[in-house]
Amino acid sequence: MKQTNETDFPNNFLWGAASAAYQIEGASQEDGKGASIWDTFTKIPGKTKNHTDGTVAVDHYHRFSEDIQLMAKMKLKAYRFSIAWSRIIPDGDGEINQAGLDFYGKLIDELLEQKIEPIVTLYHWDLPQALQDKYNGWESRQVIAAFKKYARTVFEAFGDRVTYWVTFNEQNVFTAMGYRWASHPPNISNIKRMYQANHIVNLANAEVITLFHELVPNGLIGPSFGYGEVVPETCHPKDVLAAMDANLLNNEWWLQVYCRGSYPKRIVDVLTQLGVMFDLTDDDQQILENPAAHPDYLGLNYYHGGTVRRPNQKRAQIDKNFETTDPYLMAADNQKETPESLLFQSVTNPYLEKTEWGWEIDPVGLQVALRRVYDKYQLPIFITENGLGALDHVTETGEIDDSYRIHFFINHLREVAAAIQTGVPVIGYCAWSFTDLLSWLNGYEKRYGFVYIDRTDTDKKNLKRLPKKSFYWYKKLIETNGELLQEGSE
Ligand code: BGP
Repeated sequence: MKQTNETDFPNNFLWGAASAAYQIEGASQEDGKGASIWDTFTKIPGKTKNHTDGTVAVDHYHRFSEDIQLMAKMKLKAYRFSIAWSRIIPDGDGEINQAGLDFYGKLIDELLEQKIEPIVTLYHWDLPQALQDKYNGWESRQVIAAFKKYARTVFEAFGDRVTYWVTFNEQNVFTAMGYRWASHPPNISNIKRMYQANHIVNLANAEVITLFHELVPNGLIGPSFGYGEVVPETCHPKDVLAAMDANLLNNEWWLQVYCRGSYPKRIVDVLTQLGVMFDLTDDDQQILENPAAHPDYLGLNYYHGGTVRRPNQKRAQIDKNFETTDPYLMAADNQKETPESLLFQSVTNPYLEKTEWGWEIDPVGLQVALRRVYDKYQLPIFITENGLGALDHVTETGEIDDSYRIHFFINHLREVAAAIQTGVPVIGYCAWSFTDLLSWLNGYEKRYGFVYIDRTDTDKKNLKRLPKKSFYWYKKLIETNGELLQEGSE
């Protein structure tokens, strides 16, 4: 078997890092920006840790040049960020705010000056609040036209300089958390409304990709999907079937629509049985099936997968040790008569360690994800997020030894190399994240960055930037195009 070495990664491999507007920018009411649903949601008591929000975040809006200087120092090849829709069109579908366009224009130009490829996400969860108020957000088809107007504005402004675009970040996460579990805005817990909103997002995704292909013929666009392969707990044939169904429900439900324009029949049947199927018209089907509406590549965000067993056994009786702090799993566990309860039960994987926040750590699962998704859809894959949330500590001399994060990246990137060896075309890898930033529900102490930000949940301090040990390691990794991943190079 070939050793991992520099030849595993193509010469133009995009070694990157990622962020999202609400989690880093701050300046939440500056230069004409309108409120987003996250500005509103974080004001509801008890929704986020220590009442944290993105009002100041890590002040990237004012310090973006300093951040780009650090990226350049690291020799970063790509930087993924999102545009806040409500900076461009403050009320969602009305006047365009030139100051908002200017901000992203400067950001993009400074990145390009440093030879850093900008990867632009159109929607990383921060819908303009005005669209929620006027139309009921993603539950209304009127938002599709608004999204197209916003997308057209930024395609026309930056399509000449930006090659890689992402439509929606983790549609599976924001629709479930926002409309089913009420743990993200718009704070709804109604599974039927979730599936309805999700369908409208699918239409918006398809229409905007079609528009992009007209306006930016030389660019590449795709959604970033939060993928986690689901595996059976045992080789019992019914556990195998349960895992197959879980993959249909959790993964193919989105990927098949993106890439082929159809919904998996098995899940349509389950939703119909439960009375939560949404309206799907012939016109909708045409929009989704149009080849111009399909992505050029797939963005894949990877944190962890899942493990399941066959349904109809009381989990408490057979898995007394089942424990999780993941709100998604906890909520799924408490539901009766849901797609999950009909198809499978989630269990803990005994082979995997967990992060301090209870997320399973499964590097091999990343290879599985890459190979599975490529096998099925035959599209190039861009790993648009992968990273470790941890509590980092600064020594008295100002150093941050995050060797555990380096270890996490090495283990995951070795699996990326292995997937490339099997023939998966991987365009690049964006670590989550470049600087520390706001964790949506977990505040500022769950850190992901290569660069430490001196602030806590309750004290904004000086927001000073301090490169961690992983910063210097990633720099060397980039300089050697991955050679550092060889056994013994740690
Ligand atoms: C992904 C999101 C990111 C980021 C990451 C880490 O689902 O796309 O925006 O937040 O998860 O999650 P968390 O902040 O909850 O630790």
